[in-house]
Amino acid sequence: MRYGGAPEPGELDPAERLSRDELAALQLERLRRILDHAYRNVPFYRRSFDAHGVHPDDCGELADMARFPFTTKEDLRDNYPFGMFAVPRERIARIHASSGTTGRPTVVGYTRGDVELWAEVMARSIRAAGGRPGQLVHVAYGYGLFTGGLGAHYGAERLGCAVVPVSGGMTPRQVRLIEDFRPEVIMVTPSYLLALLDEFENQGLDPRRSSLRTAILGAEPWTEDMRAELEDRFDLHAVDVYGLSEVIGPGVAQECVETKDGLHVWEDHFYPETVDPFTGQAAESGELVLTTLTKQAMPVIRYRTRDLTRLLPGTARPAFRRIEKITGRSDDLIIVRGVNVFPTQIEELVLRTPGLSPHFQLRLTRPGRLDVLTVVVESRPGLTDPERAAAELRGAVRDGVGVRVEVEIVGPETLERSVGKLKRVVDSRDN
Ligand code: DLL
Repeated sequence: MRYGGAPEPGELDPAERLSRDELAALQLERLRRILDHAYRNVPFYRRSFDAHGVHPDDCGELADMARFPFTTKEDLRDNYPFGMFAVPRERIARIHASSGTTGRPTVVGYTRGDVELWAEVMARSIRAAGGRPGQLVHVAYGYGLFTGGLGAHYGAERLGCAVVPVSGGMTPRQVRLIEDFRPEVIMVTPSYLLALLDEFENQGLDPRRSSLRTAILGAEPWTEDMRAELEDRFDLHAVDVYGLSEVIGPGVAQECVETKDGLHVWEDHFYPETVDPFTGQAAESGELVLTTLTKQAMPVIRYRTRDLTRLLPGTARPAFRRIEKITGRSDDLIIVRGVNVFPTQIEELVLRTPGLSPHFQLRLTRPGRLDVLTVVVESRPGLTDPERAAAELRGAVRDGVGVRVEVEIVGPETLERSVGKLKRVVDSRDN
């Protein structure tokens, strides 16, 4: 079977019908091949395997994978820009990069075949989300070095959809295009979909009457409460798509619309493990570690994603394991006076507080010796008793998360909207 076979547009990929045993056999064969490819063609992997005393021939079964060393973002940065490539520069057909918050960007490369593979897994994802050939797909993920826009674009085309490549920004125009072109599907970050929702209302339009039926949301963590908010106010299905540039981009794992119970990892191409983020030992829930099984230009072996989740058995696609909705990244963790807080925990509680909108920011300051976490949150229009809403949220965070926070309620439309990935936390502790 070539990369999962070549299904008719809109059909299930033959790989999606494999049994668990067939999938495991395919994974082992591909794993052995990719370890060999990485070892022979990337000096970094040769050095790292040698230093750990392992060789690709040592992989006789899938469990042997645990003997191979991890790869980290720092390894990718150290080999900037093209040192992780396993094929000559001339065979690279596409470059993407993620800016990251500090230091050098992480550069990733694709062969023609990798670009095809990416379109294939992304087409699978859009179909699992409910998209079908012939539909119109509004892509509001950013186009450019970020993998969101082009990843969604090629996948939608591969599925047989028509694409409106809008990219992010110019919110009023986005709403006009949705009203005029009437797309069934939108692909966008959840935070930007919220901004679009508000813009619909600003223009006096009822979002529930828009043409949108499916929203494929990812690139940042979002919660079940946010799903409920978006589905209800837009009257559509909101499903989760996961991916990262180091592994391929969006399309590594996808939630199926019929179950909405976590994201099936396309395991015939990306092998998932979860490890304890501190010890690196296998753990039921913890940091997601991914190995690419088929990518040629830049294979990654046991890549530490820093994303926290849990592996679960498959449901809608029985052979493929699921990851639970990502609660956050290990680097998003805020430690306030010794208590661990993830922004998604606050998101849940904000959305459960009557009168508060889902637009909020977390500000960390250190006025004296102690850190103070302030939740700055916009009220919904018509909130009459902000004091009470603030007290309610403070109490919910104290009881639910175990930490004292300040709550500052601001008027609707005062916080800056994000166009691409949301920046939830503003840390001014060093100022
Ligand atoms: O964000 C790829 C992508 C684009 C995924 C569009 C989905 C939709 P990067 O810029 O490399 O790639 O950032 C990857 O974003 O390690 C996670 O921390 C986070 N992330 C991506 N999808 C989700 C999700 C793209 N569904 C990093 N839930 C990842 C939570 C997500 N976090």
